[in-house]
Amino acid sequence: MRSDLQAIVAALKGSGSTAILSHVHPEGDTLGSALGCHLTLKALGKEVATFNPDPVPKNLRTLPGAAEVIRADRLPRPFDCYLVVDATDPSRVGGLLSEVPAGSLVINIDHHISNTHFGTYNWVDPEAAATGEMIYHLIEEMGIPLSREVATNLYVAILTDTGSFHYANTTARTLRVAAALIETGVVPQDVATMLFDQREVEELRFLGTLLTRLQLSSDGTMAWIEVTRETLERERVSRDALEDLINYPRSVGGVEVAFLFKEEDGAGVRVSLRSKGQVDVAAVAKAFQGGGHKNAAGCTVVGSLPEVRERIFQEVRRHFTRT
Ligand SMILES: [Mn+2]
Repeated sequence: MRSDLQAIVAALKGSGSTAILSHVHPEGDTLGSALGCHLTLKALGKEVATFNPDPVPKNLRTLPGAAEVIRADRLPRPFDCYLVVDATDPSRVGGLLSEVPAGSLVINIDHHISNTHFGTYNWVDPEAAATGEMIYHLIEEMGIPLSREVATNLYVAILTDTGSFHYANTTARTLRVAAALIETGVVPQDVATMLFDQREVEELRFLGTLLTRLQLSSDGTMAWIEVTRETLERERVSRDALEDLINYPRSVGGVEVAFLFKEEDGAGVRVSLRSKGQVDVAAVAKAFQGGGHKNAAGCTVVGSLPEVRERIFQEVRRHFTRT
């Protein structure tokens, strides 16, 4: 693991041009990590371009460097090096890696335990709260001083993936990294305002409607919200509005596993899972070809919403009995 980190440092320093790839439906960790690397390589005088198949969410458009993220389904040309951040496998970056020439230098930096080690060099640390926490160590290893702009991106990455230092992945190391980032001039209040306090009233009213549909299992250990295609079409709210919806069922006292079921445009249902207790939701998601972390995971399952819900609950119950 350590030697891969050193090889990564050498590869990044030795490459003339680098393409940074972040995962579909980008959030704070993948974009913060990508932009932290982007600004660092740029400061070194390297040619660098950051890509994502989807648009940057509204609340992340003021991240330093965010305006430079290129939305693309395919890479426009070859690069010396491809740096993939926060992606468990190549499919997570859409088609961005699909036309990369065989034998290309691919660097894979991620903290998902389910990472498939698809790179030439792989640095996968499931103990890291966020990929952004790893990027902090990468930049340290490169011997480059952190600018406030880079630090802001990494702080956003960590704040996102720890649920504002809420989740079980928050460690002393995470907080030490956060403190070092703040020491460069990052203002926690400003970042929190940028990330969480820019909502539109319509979004919150819609949230109110959805919360009236929150359901609880008879034993009180599971809570969930279902969002149908019809609701999404009728309300015409952006995906951003649903981003932290799962935190509401998760926040119910006594609940150990929370779910968000969302009907997709195709035949599938997108399932997000959160665990507050011992249930390993990454293992549940994996049974449906999904992935994630022990406490936060997701998968897409083909079937009607009630069918999918029952299949997921059955799988979760197996994991309850094991713990
Ligand atoms: Mn992450």
